[in-house]
Amino acid sequence: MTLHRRAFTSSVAALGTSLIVPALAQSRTVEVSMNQAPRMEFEPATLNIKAGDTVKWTNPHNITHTVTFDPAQAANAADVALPPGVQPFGSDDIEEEESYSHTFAAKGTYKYVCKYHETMGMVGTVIVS
Ligand SMILES: [Cu+2]
Repeated sequence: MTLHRRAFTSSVAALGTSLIVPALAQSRTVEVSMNQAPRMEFEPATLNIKAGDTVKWTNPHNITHTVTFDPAQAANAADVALPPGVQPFGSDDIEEEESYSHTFAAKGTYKYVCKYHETMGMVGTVIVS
């Protein structure tokens, strides 16, 4: 009887775990640094995240940057891409020690630029799955 009950309890616990783990899967915040040396860049330049995750860009240095997901503000419109139906968005100027965060609700591939250093290669990609 005792063994029987123990077996029952452990199978319920296993079932409970398999049901609960997905519900506990929490959205994450992923950090991107806006670097100025040895070159202007987003680090990492490419992110793979899940819908509902947040990306936080921080500028640790003294050159102003932006996070611009707006083809109208890009030197080369092809450097910016948004999934269908997603409106352009982005930061204001991000000064030293400032940051900008965005939560990605819609899946798809996003490409963005720093509008001041796009032509120096300061571009990035966020892939949301
Ligand atoms: Cu920049």
